Amino acid sequence: MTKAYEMAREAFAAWDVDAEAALAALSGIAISVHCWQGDDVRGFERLSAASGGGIQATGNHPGRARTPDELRADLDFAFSRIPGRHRLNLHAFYMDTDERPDRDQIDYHHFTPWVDWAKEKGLGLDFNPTFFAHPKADDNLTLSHPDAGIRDFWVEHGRRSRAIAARIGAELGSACVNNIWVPDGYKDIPVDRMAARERLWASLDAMLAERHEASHLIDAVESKLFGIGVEACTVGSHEFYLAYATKRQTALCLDMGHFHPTESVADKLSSVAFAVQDILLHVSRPMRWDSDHVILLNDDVLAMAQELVFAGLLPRTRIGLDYFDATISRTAAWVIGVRNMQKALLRALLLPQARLKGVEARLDHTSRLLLTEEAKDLPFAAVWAEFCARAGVPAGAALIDDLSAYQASVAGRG
Ligand code: RNT
Ligand code: ZN
Repeated sequence: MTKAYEMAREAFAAWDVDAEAALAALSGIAISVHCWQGDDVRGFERLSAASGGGIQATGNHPGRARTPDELRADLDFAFSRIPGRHRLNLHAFYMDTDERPDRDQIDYHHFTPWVDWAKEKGLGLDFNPTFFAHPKADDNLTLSHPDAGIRDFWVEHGRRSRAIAARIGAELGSACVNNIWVPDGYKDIPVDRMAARERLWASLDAMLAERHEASHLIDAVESKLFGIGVEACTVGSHEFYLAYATKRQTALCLDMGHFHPTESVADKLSSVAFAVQDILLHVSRPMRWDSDHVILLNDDVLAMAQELVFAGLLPRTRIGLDYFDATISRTAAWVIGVRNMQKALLRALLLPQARLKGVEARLDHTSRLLLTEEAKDLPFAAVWAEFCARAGVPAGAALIDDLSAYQASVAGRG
């Protein structure tokens, strides 16, 4: 234990905050790390280079993972620089097989190398059906497509994804979240939104009809405001999925990039918590649009973490990250983003919650403002450094050489 941490512990104790308890709580929070940061959302099907569906990784930094083995090597490195035990969030088109099955033919055995690796490393796994980057998604319509044949194709993909996710959850002894995001929408103003939403609703029902063990699988649905190419209408809007998740009791996924830029996504947690049991977050940083920049330790992320802690929502929220930057080291992007999420959670856990709630309940808004502002000077950094030291991972300037050396080792990839 360093002198700095001992002093920090005392400083927090003077605010009636137990730093040891905060460290213990933080070590119990797994972050679901998105595999798609490692290869610019390309996947391993060799179908097409572009992701489609209105999502796009921009940049041409050397070192993109081109194979499952390279992606796992990069993840091994990233996880070794992130304190704690976490999860990997896998998309269906990251299958690891020579068989080249189409999306409606995927099966658990196409993913066993990932499961074996997760077991070996003590990681959890989450899953996503992939409704983009495929010829049958070229119209930006999948589960809501007017053609029943195309809808059936995607329903089958979704069903199989759920079965794979459930099997993964069973194998790893930890419920696997299967998150459904579809790009469906219209570039220009549609005249029959209702029909499109009826088709999406019915497809989701067909996809979700099969029952799986709740301890193996958590179904989630993710809304969006708009995407490139679907500016006028997204079929799976926030209201649509809030209604769907409420009625069918799936988890609701809130992506921080999927709302109007001035909306607070943190503010939504304590409202949707009344409608759904489980919440999934895609923590992201939209810059002017859903640009998926690497998350910072900024006000939005701090507010999100504080809401999770203060509203008591951590036990029923899965925290996933969703961003992709191809202009910087892809492994560094993971390390920076996950650590920022953890730092935000640690700060929230170190706040004098009882005292703050007490003054607010007494309508003492002056003290609330004073306390929140003075608390910003507390020595959070020393507690974070202690967390890293106990986990045996570097912190601060020591990270720079370390991350650069890894980037140099992968820069020669073609
Ligand atoms: C797209 C959604 C979705 C994807 C991933 C790859 O806008 O945010 O979550 O980013 O499924
Ligand atoms: Zn997302």
